[in-house]
Amino acid sequence: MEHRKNNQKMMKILVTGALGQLGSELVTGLREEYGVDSVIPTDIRPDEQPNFEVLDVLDKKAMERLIVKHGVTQIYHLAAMLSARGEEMPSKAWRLNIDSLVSVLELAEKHKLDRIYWPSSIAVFGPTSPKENTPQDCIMDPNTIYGISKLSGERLCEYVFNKFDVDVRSLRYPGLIGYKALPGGGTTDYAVDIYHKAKGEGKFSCFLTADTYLPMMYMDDAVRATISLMKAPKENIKVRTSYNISAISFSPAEQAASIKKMIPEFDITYNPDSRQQIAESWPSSIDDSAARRDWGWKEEYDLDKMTEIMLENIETPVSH
Ligand code: AKB
Repeated sequence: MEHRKNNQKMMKILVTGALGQLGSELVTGLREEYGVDSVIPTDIRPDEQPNFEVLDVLDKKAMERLIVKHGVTQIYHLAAMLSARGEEMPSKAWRLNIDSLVSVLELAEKHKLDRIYWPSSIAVFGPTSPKENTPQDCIMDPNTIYGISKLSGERLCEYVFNKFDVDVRSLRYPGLIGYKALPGGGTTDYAVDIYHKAKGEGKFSCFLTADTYLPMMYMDDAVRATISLMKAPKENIKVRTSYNISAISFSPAEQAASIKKMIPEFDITYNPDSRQQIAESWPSSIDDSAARRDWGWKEEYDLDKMTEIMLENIETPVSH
């Protein structure tokens, strides 16, 4: 017990991509859980927050220097290029998503780090994967560079766990929705943008069709899921690629209907672009029974509850 207490005291968590949509909220969650001094947020852009370090995740030597400097015991490696932007620059997306993961895993082995967290995505599924209630294990044929990098990364994580006992854990996130930071470069970004436009302008032009169902999750659920997975005893983690995880699935039309309950005059139009094809290759709902069974996952937010929180907390742009 005393030993565990001491170990916990020494926990140092390095977070990459800490200024991103997920990173900024996960850093807050980790600080609440383990204390401000246990968390070392890093990003390629500078920031003023405590313990912050600038880090380009493609610079392995710089990453190693930070591990040594701070006595890092865990890494949450969030820096990545998402699906839509990845299609604009596939080589860069592959390098960023895969080379940085390889560095993190090699350094984890070399410095005997306790645990690594690495996010995967519903993008690992593809056009011939089952669409409804997509199982943990099934045909996976992603056709975006982002999805291909995430599927390869999953295999790599399982490999280093089996071969080198690197305790790396992962979740296949659906679209994540929160009001504190904007997403960037994803196919599910519309589901955040819609709230900002509803509140700011009362109307929204959606880049997906009205009936495109996608799995989504409110940010507080995503942060709680991530921290619970990382706190679970090692022997409970049976899936060493990445866990399916789900909360809510809805279409843009259903989300608009939920917004109209609070803003009756809200108006949505549909102008699908290239992201429609990406969305159509992904599941519309996810079977996450393995996560529920192995480490007790359960979501707390449904669509209407999320809509209320989003619309209450998004700040309307100041008019000039
Ligand atoms: C994206 O849309 O690319 C991401 C994801 C589902 O991984 N939000």
